[in-house]
Amino acid sequence: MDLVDRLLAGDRRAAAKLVTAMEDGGLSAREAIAALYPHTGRAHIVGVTGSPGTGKSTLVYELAKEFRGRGKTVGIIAVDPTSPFSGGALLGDRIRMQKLSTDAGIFIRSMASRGQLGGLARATGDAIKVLDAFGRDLIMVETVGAGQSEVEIASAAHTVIVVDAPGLGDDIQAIKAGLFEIADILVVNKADRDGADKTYLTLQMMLEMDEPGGARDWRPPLLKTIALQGEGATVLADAVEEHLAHLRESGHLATRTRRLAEEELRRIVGQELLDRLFGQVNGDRWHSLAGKVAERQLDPYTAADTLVDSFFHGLTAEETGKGCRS
Ligand SMILES: Nc1nc2c(ncn2[C@@H]2O[C@H](COP(=O)(O)OP(=O)(O)OP(=O)(O)O)[C@@H](O)[C@H]2O)c(=O)[nH]1
Ligand SMILES: [Mg+2]
Repeated sequence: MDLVDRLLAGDRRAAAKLVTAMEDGGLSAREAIAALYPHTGRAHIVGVTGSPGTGKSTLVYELAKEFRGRGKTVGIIAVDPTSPFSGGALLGDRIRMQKLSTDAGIFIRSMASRGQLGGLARATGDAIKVLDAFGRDLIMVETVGAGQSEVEIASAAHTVIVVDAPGLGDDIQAIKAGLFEIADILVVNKADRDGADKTYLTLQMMLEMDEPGGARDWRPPLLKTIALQGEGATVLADAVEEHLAHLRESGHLATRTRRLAEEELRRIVGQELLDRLFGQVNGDRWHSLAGKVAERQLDPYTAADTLVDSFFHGLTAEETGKGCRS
């Protein structure tokens, strides 16, 4: 039985192997995706993002427990964790996380970036597909909301939870730029800490300013949690389910799914074109063009045009007389 068949039959080791294959990429990953893709599209994908150390992992752990209690199977993907999954800081966290992973209804995996730009987004997207085909009802993806690519990963989800916390040494900027905008649910974690009320009020104000008329059909709920004590997990899980119900009832689920498909397709086409182009470009030609740009004989746009044109037409720009304008 091949890996995908074993995955579909519920074999955890096959799931783990396939996620590794997705990290590595390449042909076998593609073939696996082609085989398992018809079995995807059923999971509720939840992105959990926020600044480092806000308590995302702890919260994901509590949410996983809560959803298991509701009879759902759970997949967890921690993307490029700044600290080992479970926070790493406390031994207690680690032990709790280990307990969680002995439950067959929970599959946990962390993924690290492998250098190439965009590689992590691709690998994460494909790992989500593996867990979706594996039959997980809920897939949580934890990403550190630090840069643009992380925001992209989070927005590849149906529901995005943005986790904030007091005491991040950043009083003026309550939340990292770009994160507020993508939140379907806003969480102020570490509500036991000083300053939590202030963080809460700031976010509340931002929400009110965001939609004076209340025109948006989904108003992101703002919740307080103490993940370390499991407080607020029930309310948060309710909000996650309410958001999914809203997406279904409003028809937004279909549009979001369609948008995700388009974004993914665009990303893959872009990467594919780039790979093919560079696979075809002659090394000498590349160096000669780069040299001309460096020596100001050619501007970079014209140089790029000549490459891309020659890729599509199989002719060099010099031959067509283009790119020689100087
Ligand atoms: N006081 C308090 N501490 C918390 C709470 N939730 C998490 N922590 C602690 O905050 C630290 C960071 O928690 P994590 O869950 O690892 O945070 P994270 O956002 O996943 O961190 P990164 O993945 O490294 O970005 C740990 O020491 C947690 O025990 C909380 O509600 N209150
Ligand atoms: Mg974490």
